[in-house]
Formats: sequence, C-alpha cells, structure tokens
Amino acid sequence: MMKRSTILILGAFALFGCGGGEGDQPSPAPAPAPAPATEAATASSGAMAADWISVDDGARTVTIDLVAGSTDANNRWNFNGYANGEASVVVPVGYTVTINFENRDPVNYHSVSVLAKAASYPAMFDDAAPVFDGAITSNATSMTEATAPGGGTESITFTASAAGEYALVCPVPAHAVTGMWIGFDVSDSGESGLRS
Ligand SMILES: [Cu+2]
Repeated sequence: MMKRSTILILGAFALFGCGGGEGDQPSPAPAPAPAPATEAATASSGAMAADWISVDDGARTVTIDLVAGSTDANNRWNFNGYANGEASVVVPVGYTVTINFENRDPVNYHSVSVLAKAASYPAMFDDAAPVFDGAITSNATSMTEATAPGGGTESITFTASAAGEYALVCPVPAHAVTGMWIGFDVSDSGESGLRS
C-alpha cells in the first residue's frame, strides 16, 4: 500500500511539474486585443456623461440640474431618480459649481446641502451646514419653508475647494435617513460626470 501511494503521488507531482514548465514558456498564441478590457474597466469605475451635468473645463465650471422627485423612486424622495447614494456626481477640484435645484415632488418640500459622506444620516439635523460655503439651499431643514413642491426652484453656487467624498443631502426632517442623498465626489484627477 505504501509503495503504491508513493508512486501515485510522484506521478501526480510529475504531471503538475510538467504543466508548470509548459506554462512558463512564451505562448505561441497571439495576445488578445487590449481595447475591450480597457473599455470595460473605464465603464465600471469611471464617471460617465449625464444630460443634467454640464462641465466646462475651459471656464472650470460645472452646472448641475438637480431635480427632487423627478421619478417616484424612493417615494419621490430622490435626486434625478437616485437615492441611498446609488449614484455620485463627480466634479474636478477647484471648479465653480452651480446647482440649479428644482422640486417636482407634488407634495413635499425638499432641499439640498453638500455634507460629508456618511454611512447614514440622522432623521433631524441640528446643523446642516455645508462643507463648502454657499452649498446649501435656503431653509434647508424646514418641512414648510424649503424649496416648494410642484416646481419650486433655487440656484446655489459654490467652489469645490477640496478633493474628497461628500454627498448631496436633503436635510428636511426624515428625508436623508430614508435615503434622500446621493454622492458628490470632488476629484483631484480632473474626472467629472456621473458615477453609478
Ligand atoms: Cu427631501
């Protein structure tokens, strides 16, 4: 028994060793074209163009047409159909960002503030102060005085002065805790667009 097992083990070792030796040799087959793999990598990790995000690299500006309640996703408590951080707007660091905010929810007031990214947000905000000066709509924590339902609008402008991961959050009570926020990434690589 011992002798036969030894022979089997040696035989298996010889097979693996032989295979490894062949693998070390240069392959005669032509290398696959690299283009498809490169495109796939870009699509899965990079930001894509979106028709509601306009970037002017010459002027170093980004204009975001941010709409609350444009779809019924998350009970209309969404930004351009996204909630729970499932998408992120990406802007280059140092750019001037204008958010043209519109509330198409027929019922609820909404708002937006650029806050530090977090795993979750509280139901009530003592302080929804934005991370960048001016990056908040008026009366942002009010259920009755934020941007009005049925088409209310407000524009805000600020400078995305520091690279990092932030979020566009609605600080109206109970909205952010139930998912009314998306990511807002300030890139130091010049990348811009929508990552989803
Ligand atoms: Cu809201």
